[in-house]
Amino acid sequence: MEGKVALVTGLTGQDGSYLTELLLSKGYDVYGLVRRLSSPSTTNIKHLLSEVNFIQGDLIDQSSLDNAIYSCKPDEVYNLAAQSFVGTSWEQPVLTGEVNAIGVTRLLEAIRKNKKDAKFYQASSSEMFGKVVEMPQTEKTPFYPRSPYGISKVYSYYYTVNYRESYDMFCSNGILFNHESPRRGIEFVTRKITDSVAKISLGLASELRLGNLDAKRDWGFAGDYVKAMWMMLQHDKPDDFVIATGETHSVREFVELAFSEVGLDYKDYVVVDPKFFRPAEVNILLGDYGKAKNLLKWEPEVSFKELISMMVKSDLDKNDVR
Ligand code: NAP
Ligand code: F7E
Repeated sequence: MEGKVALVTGLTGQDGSYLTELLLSKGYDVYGLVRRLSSPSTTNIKHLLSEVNFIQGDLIDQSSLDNAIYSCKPDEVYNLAAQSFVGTSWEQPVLTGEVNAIGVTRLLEAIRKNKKDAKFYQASSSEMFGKVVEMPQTEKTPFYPRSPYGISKVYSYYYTVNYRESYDMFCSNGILFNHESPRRGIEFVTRKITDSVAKISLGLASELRLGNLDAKRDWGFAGDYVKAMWMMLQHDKPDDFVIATGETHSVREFVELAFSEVGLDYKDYVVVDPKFFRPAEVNILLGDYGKAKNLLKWEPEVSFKELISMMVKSDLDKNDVR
């Protein structure tokens, strides 16, 4: 692996931080595209700051993407940057499209013009399946997105396929189902739950307000899923892969197990609040990762229960200021 150059967009996010750790451990020279913020968001990558080369840029700005590709001449580009919160995509549908959809076109154009042989990974999502038309979902399942976020990801999925077919570029889609970790953003349901469980257990909060407890997701561990991203770009040809655990659980099950980690009953603390229901819900997702298992030899390692336990423990540590 010595000497390879990778450009990671979305490096400050959950997946970006785990992927960067993986690439550094494999000897890559890692460049991170980061956007200018009034207060830099370095919580997830503070342990990596001295090991990464930062390039300022934004998926909304074509010139910064051209410059990023031209200046670091990457062997591999991992596009993880996105407006990634489904709920916000109804509040900011135009921004969501600009970043998640057109942003990918901009990045692909920057690669095509400046480093056409770079391998490209696109962070596609199980949200593309939305109102699912079959169970479980595979690479062949038709899409039926249910949010501006899901729609933006369908657009970028097909752009990635199209650059592969039009220009013979190495472009792969990872169709990743929900994956979580202690570094998950606080507004996503899993981290919202584990953070509240920790606060309630430490006497710092008294209730947890949630939306639809019956929604079901196929939840895995982000650390396992970034390995699949890397494996896709080491495969002998570009392709599209579902990455999932093959298990589905409801939000209610997640809540129940998280509270039981600290010996509490969720029914005493959880309040259902209509504010957190979505205009159109994705009721159930369940992925079949058989193709990744066969061709990439990838399999998830962390179980649902282990994931919850890991997140609750981490939030207990973060919230315990004694
Ligand atoms: P995340 O934690 O929300 O990270 C998103 C990253 O995108 C952050 O680094 C953010 O930077 C960056 N970003 C946002 N807007 C940008 C812009 N206009 N230009 C440049 N960078 C921008 O998301 P994640 O959970 O790691 O997910 C990574 C990718 O996988 C995303 O594309 C997401 O949509 C997709 N995905 C996630 C899951 C999942 O379950 N986690 C499943 C399927 C697909 P700041 O720090 O500056 O905000
Ligand atoms: O919601 C329900 C909510 O926001 C999961 C992103 O990484 O995965 C993620 O999208 C479920 C939904 O994730 C609350 O209605 C109930 O059914 O954690 P979430 P998501 O929408 O599945 C996909 C694969 C991505 O690609 C996305 O980038 O939980 N739910 N009560 C709630 N959700 C939230 N956020 N907050 C609640 O209070």
